Amino acid sequence: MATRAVAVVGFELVRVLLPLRDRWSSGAGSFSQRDSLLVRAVLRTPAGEVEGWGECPALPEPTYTSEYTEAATEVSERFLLPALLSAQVASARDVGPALAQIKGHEMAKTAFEAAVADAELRAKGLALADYLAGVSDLAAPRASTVPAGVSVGLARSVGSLVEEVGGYVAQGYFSVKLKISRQKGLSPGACLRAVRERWPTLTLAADANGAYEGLAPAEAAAELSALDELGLSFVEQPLAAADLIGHAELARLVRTPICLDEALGSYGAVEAALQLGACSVVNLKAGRFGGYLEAVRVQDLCAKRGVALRCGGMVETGIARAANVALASLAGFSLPGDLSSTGRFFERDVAGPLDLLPGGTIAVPAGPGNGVEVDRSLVDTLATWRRWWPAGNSVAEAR
Ligand code: OSB
Ligand code: MG
Repeated sequence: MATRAVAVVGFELVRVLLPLRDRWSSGAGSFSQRDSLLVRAVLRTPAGEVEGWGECPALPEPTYTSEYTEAATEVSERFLLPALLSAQVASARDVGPALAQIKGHEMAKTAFEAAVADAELRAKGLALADYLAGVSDLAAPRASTVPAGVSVGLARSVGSLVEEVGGYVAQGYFSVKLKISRQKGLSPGACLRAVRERWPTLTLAADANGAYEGLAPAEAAAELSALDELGLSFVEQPLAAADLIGHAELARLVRTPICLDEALGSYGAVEAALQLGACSVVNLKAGRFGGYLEAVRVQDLCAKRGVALRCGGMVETGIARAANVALASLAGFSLPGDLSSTGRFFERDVAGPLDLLPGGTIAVPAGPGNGVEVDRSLVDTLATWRRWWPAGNSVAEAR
């Protein structure tokens, strides 16, 4: 057998359960512990064995998209790992092609691509942000810091919402996205107006997670145009995920820019949305597109079409958040994303640090790979399940 310069030694799947500081509630699910699937890739290189980490951003329940942690674990074991091991994947750019015959499950695929990229780039001494910038078509250089932003879950009262936002403003955040709902008694208008009145210059946006689904575009527009005067950067995903035509009609009826999130699950869907005029802002999450390399292509497309672009988040650990910050450093990103400091969701994170700098920014990790260090002993403490998959052996065994 020919020996390759770089070969995969194996992959470890690790499920971790991280307690959240506060329960996270939105129209896309509610949970007080983050059940996350991590992937550890081990590569053999001329410089020795290196490992890299990736994270599957799927939520514990299929309340945002159809993916969820347990299903991601299952598809990884039954289909993704055998495909990756039989293709002898040892480079991030080989992961997507090796998994192309398995449909969907983009968030699970993203974890493997990110883990292989992290290991590969650590071996090469290359920062993920520089690697992604090299993959992008854009000539403009990447940023060394990115504007931070905080996504605030559904509040119990207008008073508690203003208090929570005040805490983030005091920490230095200047960009806030409020989750809105039409169900919980608190009207979107009352929440957004209270925050806008208290902080007239805050960069403010709303994320509906499909709360206006079921309304005709004209009916949704009648409610949403009441927000036009608030100077919001955008309202994210007001209608159903698949309803591109409805969003296009709505976009013509309201002044607030429409941003799409759940609606955009492939490069082709982004092209269709832009062609239809369904959005003027794109919320990009690598996990919806099967990996960071595909996300770079979407970024290139948005930049070429002059569409405002932001990087989304999914209450991930520092492993995915660091990769998101690297992605958001590319020149196509024009708006603050869901990029908050390591301490925002968790008392103790499994990887970091990503700190909020004066001016409300986060430094793009400059070290090799994703540039953050994984706290192995914390992973061990928080692990609820783990399995090692060695290369050259189709049967999983403990290591
Ligand atoms: O709709 O953008 C969303 C979290 C989980 C799932 C979906 C979404 C979100 C957020 C949180 O808005 C953003 C963050 O992680 O900071
Ligand atoms: Mg969203």
